[in-house]
Parts: sequence; C-alpha cells; structure tokens
Amino acid sequence: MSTTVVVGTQWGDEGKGKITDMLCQEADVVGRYQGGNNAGHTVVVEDEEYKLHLIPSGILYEDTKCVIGNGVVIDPKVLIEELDNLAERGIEANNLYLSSKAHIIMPYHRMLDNAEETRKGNDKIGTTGKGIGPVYRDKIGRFGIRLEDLLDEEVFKAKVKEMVELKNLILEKVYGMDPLDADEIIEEYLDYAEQLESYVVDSSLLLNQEIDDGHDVLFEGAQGTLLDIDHGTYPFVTSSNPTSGGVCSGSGVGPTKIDNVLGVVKAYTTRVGEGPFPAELEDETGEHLRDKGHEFGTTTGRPRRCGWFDAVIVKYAARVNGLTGLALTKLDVLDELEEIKICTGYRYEGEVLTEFPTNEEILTDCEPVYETLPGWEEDTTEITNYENLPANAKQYIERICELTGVKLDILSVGPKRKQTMMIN
Ligand code: 2SA
Ligand code: GDP
Ligand code: MG
Repeated sequence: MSTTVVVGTQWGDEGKGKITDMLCQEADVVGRYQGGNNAGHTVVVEDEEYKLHLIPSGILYEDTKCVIGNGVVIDPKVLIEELDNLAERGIEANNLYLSSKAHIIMPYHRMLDNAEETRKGNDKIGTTGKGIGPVYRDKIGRFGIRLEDLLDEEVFKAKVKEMVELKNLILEKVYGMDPLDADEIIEEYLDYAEQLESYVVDSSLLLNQEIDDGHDVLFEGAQGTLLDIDHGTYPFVTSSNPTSGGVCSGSGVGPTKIDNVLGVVKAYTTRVGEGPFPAELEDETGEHLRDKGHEFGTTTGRPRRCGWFDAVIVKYAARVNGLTGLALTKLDVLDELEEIKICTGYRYEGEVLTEFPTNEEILTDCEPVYETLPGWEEDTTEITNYENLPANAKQYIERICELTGVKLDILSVGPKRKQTMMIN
C-alpha cells in the first residue's frame, strides 16, 4: 500500500492522464487536488480516446474511487456534461466523490477571465478562458461560493445576489458588458445542485480513511510545475499549486501520509499559452515535434509551442516537488531525429546558470546552452522491454536521469496502455 502523487514537471501536458490511468490498475482511489476544467487529460484504451477535464483519470476502472478534492474548482455545467458524455460511452460514475469545500465556477468568472485577457492585449497570459483565475481570486478573497453553499438554497440565493451585484459593477463599468441576472443564474445552478448533490462528501475524511485502511491512493496533478502560482513562471502561470505541496492543502491529507512523488516528464518540452520558454524551437524541428506529438491543447485545441528537453527545469521540478521517480513519456516522438539536443544551462550576461532562475527577466533574456546527442532513428513504439531499446535511446534517457538526479520508474513510447514499460 502507498500514497503516490503524479505531478507534471514541465508546463503541463506531459501525459499525466495516461500515467495515472496506468497506475490505476493497482490503485483503490484517485484524487484531484487543484485546477479545474482548464485541465485536459487524455487516456487511450484500446481504440477509444477519453479526454477528461475534471473527473480523475481513474474513472475508467469500475472499482476505483474518484475524488475531486477541496482544492479543485468545479464548473458544475462542465462536470455534468462530462458525466453525461461518459455515460453515453457506457461509463457510470458510481464511484465519484466531490468535496463539499470545492469552490464553484460561476458565469461571471468565465466572463471576467476572457474580458481581462482581451484588456491585457499583447500582455495576455493565454489562459484557457474557463474562469480559473477569477474563481481562485474569489476563494482567496473570501468571496467564494462552495459546493456546500450550492446545496443550501437560501444561502446560495443570498450569496449569488450579493456577488452578482458586485460583479455587475465591474462587468458594466470596466468592461462595458451587459449585466448578469442573478435570478437566472440561481435557477440554472439549483438544477445543477439537484444533479450533483448525491456525490458530495467530506473528501478529506474519505481520503484519510482510505489511507488508514491500507488502500493505495493516487493524486493526479493537473497542469505542471512551471505553471504553479508560487513556483512557476509567474505571471504566466495558472492560479493553483500543481506541485506536490498542493496535495496537502488541496485534499486535506497530511505530508506524512505521502510516500512517492512521481514526476511525469515529456522527452521534449511543450508549453501552451504565453510566457518565457528558453528551449523553444520556432523552426522545422519544432513543427516536426508538434505534428508527430499531436501537440494541440486537449481543452482549447490551441497549438502547443515545442522545444528541446530542458534539464534545468526538470531538475528544478525534482527539487520543488521532492520527486522520487520519473515517468518519461513520448520518447517515440523523437524516433526520426538524427540528433537530439538537451538544454543543460542558460547563458545570461556572460555566465552559465544551471539552477532555474527565479527572475522572469533572466528567463526571458537568457540563451539556452545545449549538448547534442545522437538520435536512434528507429521506431520504438512496439518495444516492451527497456533492454531492447536502441543504445542511443538508452543513452538519452540515462543522460536525462543524470542531469535531473531522478531515477526512471516508467517509460512510455505511445499513447496506449500497452506502450508502457514499468522499470522499477
Ligand atoms: P488558466 O486557464 O488560468 O489555468 O491558464 C493559465 C496558464 O496555464 C496554462 N494551462 C495549461 N497549460 C497546459 N495544458 C493545460 N490544459 C489543456 C491541455 C490546455 C489547452 O491539456 O492541453 O487545451 O489549451 C493547461 N491549463 C492551463 C494556460 O495555457 C496558461 O498559460
Ligand atoms: P496531460 O494533461 O499531462 O494528461 O497530457 P495531455 O493528455 O494533455 O497530452 C498528452 C498527449 O500525449 C495525449 O494525447 C496522450 O494520449 C499522448 N501520449 C501520452 N503518452 C504518450 C507517449 O508516450 N507517446 C505518444 N506518442 N503519445 C503519448
Ligand atoms: Mg493536458
């Protein structure tokens, strides 16, 4: 029995959904602890592809309990749509649990997210437009509306009326938008309340009981380390803590109960949205990675920016997450390249930095320092045993482990379950 956290070590989309789904074969419970439906986690089972946004990637196993923790922000409309879509494909969410303390996304959050981005123009963050920043802002500002409020009609009505009055001032005066009608929102959301009520629980109690009963528990991070509000490339980040520390506050499980922190890492780097990206490739190789890796946003469809593997950021991710192992994904995307580069440092004002800079300006203005390794120019997608990998592929992986200081636990060479090697 163990408690394992699955975190993204880069800018998200490392393949956390696939890795979580794989680990769910053994897990009894899988929980989300931060983010919302900005996330897009893809799981491929046989020829079926599932894109999950709010529901943990354990839902495809009948007996795995799926928990949406207090640190997650829930758009009830999206959650109900996701449940309906799964039901249409024969997947019933009998084992879904929602924290009563999770905050809910309201229509004004989505509207403000998009209005603020438009207002920022060239300085925009490149958000997913799902209302994530505005809902977390209300949570921290103690204006938030939680799932438990939604279930109490009188409390909910009062809160919505107060908030709509306040938000209408901003929508009208700052953004010149039409005001919202509180009664319409109340009617819409009370209908959601009826549909979601049966899933709502004290999720901290549930998770701790599961751990104390000796069950295997997984926590599935969304986004990635460099999108963390504290440790990421601020201000070009999301508004939650995807790093492993976020598990404790976002689920109500203490740090002494966590055994492993598995860092999911793509064999190259991608980023969607604005912000610095030292190892970015704005050339044919970048396009090759995007085409072969199908690097388009799972939630928004936006093309992802692509670049070489950046060991500086993954070493940083190892530090801030306390990684115990790596799950390296998408190695197969590099199969056709003649040579492959790894960014090992950043050159800035005549010095080479090998620790991730805390200053955004350095990250924006630095030059990546690369070392070049030979490619393997062989198809790896059918390989099921690490020893059978081409020598140059093994050399590349070993160099990644050496530079980041973390051992390899899992290797993935395709989106399917069977294209996965468990190393340890
Ligand atoms: P937000 O919407 O406030 O969280 O956006 C803030 C930044 O966080 C980035 N972000 C993401 N980056 C990668 N993947 C995410 N999920 C989707 C996916 C993204 C998509 O799986 O592909 O479909 O576009 C995700 N969610 C948030 C976002 O790009 C901003 O840089
Ligand atoms: P997540 O947000 O970290 O769960 O990642 P996404 O699902 O947004 O993006 C990862 C994409 O890569 C998905 O389309 C996966 O099906 C796919 N994928 C995962 N692992 C591999 C792999 O090893 N090789 C290839 N070619 N695709 C993979
Ligand atoms: Mg994703």
